Amino acid sequence: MSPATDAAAAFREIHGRAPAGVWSAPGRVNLIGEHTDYNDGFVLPFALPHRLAAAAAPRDDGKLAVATLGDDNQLQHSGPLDIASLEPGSAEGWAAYAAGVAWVLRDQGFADGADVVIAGDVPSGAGLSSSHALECAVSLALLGVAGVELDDGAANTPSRPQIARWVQRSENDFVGAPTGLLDQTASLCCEDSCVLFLDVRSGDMEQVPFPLADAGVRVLIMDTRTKHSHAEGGYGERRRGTERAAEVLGVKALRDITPDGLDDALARLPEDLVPLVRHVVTENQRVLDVVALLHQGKLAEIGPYLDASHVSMRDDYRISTAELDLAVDAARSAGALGARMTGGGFGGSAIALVRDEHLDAVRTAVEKAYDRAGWRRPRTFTAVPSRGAGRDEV
Ligand code: GAF
Repeated sequence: MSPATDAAAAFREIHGRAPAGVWSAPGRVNLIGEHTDYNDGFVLPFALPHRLAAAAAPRDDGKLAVATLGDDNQLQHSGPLDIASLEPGSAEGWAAYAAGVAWVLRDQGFADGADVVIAGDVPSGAGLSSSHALECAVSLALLGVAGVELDDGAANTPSRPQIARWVQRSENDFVGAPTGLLDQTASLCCEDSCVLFLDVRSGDMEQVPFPLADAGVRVLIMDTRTKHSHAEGGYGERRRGTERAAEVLGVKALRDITPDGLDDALARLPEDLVPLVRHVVTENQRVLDVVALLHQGKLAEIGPYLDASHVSMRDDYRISTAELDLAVDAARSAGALGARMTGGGFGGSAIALVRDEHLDAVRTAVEKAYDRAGWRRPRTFTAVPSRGAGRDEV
């Protein structure tokens, strides 16, 4: 069974009819380029094989009813909510993610009611963007029931980057999370076997081949299964800090500071902003360096950049945790080519780039390190870059 067939089967069970269609969207992992998106910088994510699927059919009363099938096979229902009267605050928890995209799409002229049932396997709370997978899948489902299919070339069809900006608006203004463009762009725009090199300022994108199997390496995801309570506050605080720094430096965004101008910029900043700026400027450069190596076919040589990115997030941006640091350190000591936390930080997942022959040793070393610390073992799995969001055949 796939997320799409699960969602379609659950839809039939709940509504006693077939859905009009099923649309799904993946979670993501960011290879490198963290907290650079809201500084107009560079990111390099890939889509996970894990997806959330939304089975949907139109309703004729202008309402949105959403049900999700959880890991435990339990259904949770929300709504029906009247789409015309949606406003920030009219839905909470996971339901706000679905209602938020209906709110944004309504303003774009897509206000049809729908029954939606969601199922899938993106780990939630793991920093792998399950909430954006949900938002992207629901967006495509709501557009689909309104007769709008991605990539069909029709005049009123929004582009994938356009939908990503709508999803960001729903996240920022409806859900109330001050996040950037990384996650929803990854979920919508990534392609099989590639990492997506996105220049957030210009919107330029390049699908960069990421041939893990040819290079004899794997990306091991280590979900620490921890989330620290100050995650939301800490994210917003970092974002405001970098915006304040850009203001002090008289630039539109920290993207405008290059490594050459870094020392000069740091000398003009109040002490508390120095490490934040150092992280963003060096991280942008690391993304460019990794892309250059990938262009040269040197995938197995990007490890040191992953390591440096982690150190920068741990010591300068201060968004790592003891659990993330232990996973990264244990993986490195057991032979990983490089490792770093990924995503917003304050918990969630780390990744390690590992040669095929070292995979078992790395996984075991991480588990043993957690055992010694007396912590619950992380959930680990390898991931290959997978396709972005779209309609599924069921
Ligand atoms: C979270 C946010 F949603 C992204 O926009 C990005 O800022 C990321 O943290 C850090 O790179 O996933």
